[in-house]
Amino acid sequence: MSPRPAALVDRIVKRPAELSPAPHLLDYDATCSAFSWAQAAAWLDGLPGGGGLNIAHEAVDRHLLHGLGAKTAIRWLGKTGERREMSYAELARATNRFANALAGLGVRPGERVFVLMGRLPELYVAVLGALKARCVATPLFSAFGPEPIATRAEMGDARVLVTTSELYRRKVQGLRSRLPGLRHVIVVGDAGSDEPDVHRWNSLLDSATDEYTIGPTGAEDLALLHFTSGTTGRPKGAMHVHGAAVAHMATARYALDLHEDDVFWCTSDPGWITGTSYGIIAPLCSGVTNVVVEAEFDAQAWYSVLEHERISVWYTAPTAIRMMMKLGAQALRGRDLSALRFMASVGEPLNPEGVIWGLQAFGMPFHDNWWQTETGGIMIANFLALDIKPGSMGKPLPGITAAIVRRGETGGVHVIDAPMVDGELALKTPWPSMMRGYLNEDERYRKCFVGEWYLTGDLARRDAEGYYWFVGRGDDVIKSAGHLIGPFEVESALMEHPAVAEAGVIGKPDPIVGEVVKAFVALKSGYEPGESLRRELLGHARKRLGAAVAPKEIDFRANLPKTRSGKIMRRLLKARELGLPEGDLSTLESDEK
Ligand code: 6R9
Repeated sequence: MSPRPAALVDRIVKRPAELSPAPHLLDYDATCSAFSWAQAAAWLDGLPGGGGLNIAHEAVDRHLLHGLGAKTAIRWLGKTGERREMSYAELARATNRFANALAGLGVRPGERVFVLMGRLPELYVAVLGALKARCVATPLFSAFGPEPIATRAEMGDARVLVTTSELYRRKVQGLRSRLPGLRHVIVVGDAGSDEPDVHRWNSLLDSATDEYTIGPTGAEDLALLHFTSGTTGRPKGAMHVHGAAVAHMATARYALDLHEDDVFWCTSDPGWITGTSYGIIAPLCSGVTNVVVEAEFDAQAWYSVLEHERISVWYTAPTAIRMMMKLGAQALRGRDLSALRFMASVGEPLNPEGVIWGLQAFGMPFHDNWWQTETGGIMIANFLALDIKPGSMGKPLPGITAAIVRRGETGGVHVIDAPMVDGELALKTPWPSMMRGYLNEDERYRKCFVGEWYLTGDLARRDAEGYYWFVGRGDDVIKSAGHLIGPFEVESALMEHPAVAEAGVIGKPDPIVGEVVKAFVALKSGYEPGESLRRELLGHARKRLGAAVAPKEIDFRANLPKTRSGKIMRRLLKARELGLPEGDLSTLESDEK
């Protein structure tokens, strides 16, 4: 890590009047009091002839009506140096073809279209085309192993899966018997399969016409299903509606300050909500040029993208920022980054050092912002024109009321007005991109709300000036390199191995990726702990779960600490791993010792 910046200041003072172009949000308080969601809805067009609100129309087709057809919508930079520019008009035609292809396959509105692939142009066409067809789109992370893919496709009743021929062979083909509802697979590349329901992307799109009229779409119609992890049980399928685009548009303006001439780059993958809300919907609804980089993180390659693509607004994440910090600001020497004017970060706590390092390395701070899969869009942000207190997530978006609350004994919540008191972060309902449910789990969904409040599950505090500070998560879910990982999903995969009797999984703090996944395992009798079994278990988990989810470390234990009801006490495993106080042990039934 580079030395701690000498000037770790309490506040970075902004001079909004000197900024060019003028920020969309110049005066925070005035904007908040004048704001209404109805007014923000007017930034979108709606379907022609009063046909409702469809995200794909707002993100693509409407720009043709405003003379932006020839403008580059997506600039794609491939892994091996290829480049592809797709104008808004080309994107409109390609998504029309895909929507027609779905209709040709008999896929109906409301049915679910899963997309499993790396950041290829086809991913963007498939998601937007599915939205035109009024299907529900679900992008899945391509680094998931077969198990997370099967769980999600099963839960979500995937009707269509769009993937690459390679991913199909490696991860999906063997799962087909678990997915009886999956009627069509569309593969990019050489199909390499003679199964009648496996279609080639190229032939399917070539034989579809490029004219399509989006059918009537209600703002409350389901558009996206995004899975997120909880502490227990299977992942949660957060459901979002077409009307969410109002929040994407509002946050694009206020939190990311997108102007039409911007060249925008969101580094997140659409398999995670940031890569969908801000890697597809928000930038395209704003009519900017959206840069998509297929390759994974590499500091020099990223600097080269910033310089050569003349990125003006950049949305990235703390893990990447910390990796760049490790290399030091000298790695940026000689780069012309004169186009860059705004940098934002999301997904995990951004250390004050990271914010300040932005100033040293790029001449501007990183602006941290906070939100969740469930909130659909940015809720709390450091705005371009507002002073930054490094380490703070910033202030609520205009239109959003946040509070710090405590859950009462009798089921209500009590709002804490005093500054700098820890409590649960809550948001006043509703807002346009708020999830409309967890798929098939009404009870789990209802538990997120008390009265008019949505309870986020995150612990935070607010200071006297209204800035919010992240304190920690209220549950056992792990955030590793910005990706939410459910301990239960990892434990279940480990338990499938014949040697494993019990498994408990925690997030172990890590200076770069935030947390690494660490598993504690108790073996069945007849198995001996040792290096070769450890390696075998790591390999097993990696094969089942994929590299993004699998544990990086495994420790053996004779027993795991459990509550009276038999639940493994992850909190205690974590406290012991970190040498922290063990806390309240009144529910502890059996212990590892
Ligand atoms: C957008 C996204 C949500 C959880 C959230 C919180 C953590 C997100 C953060 C942050 C500290 C920030 N989180 N942004 N923690 N500071 N600026 O990441 O959605 O994958 O659902 O994760 O991530 O714990 O509750 P998701």
